[in-house]
Amino acid sequence: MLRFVSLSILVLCVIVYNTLCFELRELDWWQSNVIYQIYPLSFKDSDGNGTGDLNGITSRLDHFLDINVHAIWLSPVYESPMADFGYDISNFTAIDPIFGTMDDFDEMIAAMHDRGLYLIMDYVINHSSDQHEWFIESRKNKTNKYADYYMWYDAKPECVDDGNQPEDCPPSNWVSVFGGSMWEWEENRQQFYLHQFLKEQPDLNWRNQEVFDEMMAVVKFWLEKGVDGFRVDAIKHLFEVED
Ligand SMILES: *[C@@H]1O[C@H](CO)[C@@H](O)[C@H](O)[C@H]1NC(C)=O
Ligand SMILES: *[C@@H]1O[C@H](CO)[C@@H](O)[C@H](O)[C@H]1NC(C)=O
Ligand SMILES: *[C@@H]1O[C@H](CO)[C@@H](O)[C@H](O)[C@H]1NC(C)=O
Ligand SMILES: CC(=O)N[C@H]1CO[C@H](CO)[C@@H](O)[C@@H]1O
Ligand SMILES: [Ca+2]
Ligand SMILES: [Ca+2]
Repeated sequence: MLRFVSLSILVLCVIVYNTLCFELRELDWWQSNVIYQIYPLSFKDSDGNGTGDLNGITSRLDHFLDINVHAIWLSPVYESPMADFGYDISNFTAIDPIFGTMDDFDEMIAAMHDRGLYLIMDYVINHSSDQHEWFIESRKNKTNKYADYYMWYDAKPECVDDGNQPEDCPPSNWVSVFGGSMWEWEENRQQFYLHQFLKEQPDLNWRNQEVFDEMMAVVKFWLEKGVDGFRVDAIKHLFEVED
């Protein structure tokens, strides 16, 4: 009997809570829509030359409405030497010619918004390409404007003291996500740089305020173009322990 009473009270509470106390929360578009990831190289080739492009995406937007998708996450279309499928970016605010032009991009986003589709861009900020202007300068010497934009470290002193060549003495035994050492020797600086992924993807130094500001300017650039949001790539790799 006691058990029945307490059970009844519990049921009553649940009913009362649901009908009287539960407020329907307004969900944001990114919480309530199915998000479709477009991998642009293989999605749709508009000029028949074998690689997908922005005009290809624009030409097939109605497909998303047909399958009730209202938000799109676009994998990188930024300028890139393509050592890692576009995740090695040499200019964060330029479209790679393989995908088309900035005009094509503007047309694509306008066509998306006409249909009520939201656009989420990939924001790849742990590293740049080694072909990015910042890194090309950074690796030259320790005094240029971009000298501190990347993770530069000296060879391990104990190891050098033991009579080894500095290039054989990386600062730590860390291993890259893609295999091999996380450190790459740079002859010009006589230092190592850190790369969590390929050696063509040097890690940016996020503790440098200038890097932070530059990357915020990148966000602003795309927001001003009308982009609705970002998917942040590899966020757990952003910061390494300071020592
Ligand atoms: C990126 O590309 C834009 C457009 O071509 C150019 O104005 C800008 O200087 C480039 N930025 C870098 C860092 O190379
Ligand atoms: C397709 O065309 C683009 C733009 O002209 C070009 O960058 C790309 O290399 C071409 N792809 C192939 C496979 O020829
Ligand atoms: C370092 O590199 C920059 C950029 O190439 C150059 O302007 C500067 O003179 C160099 N500094 C030294 C000390 O070599
Ligand atoms: C899960 C994830 O974000 N993976 C990406 C991490 O960054 C590397 C290098 O840019 C990419 O190749 C991965 O796809
Ligand atoms: Ca094409
Ligand atoms: Ca990092």
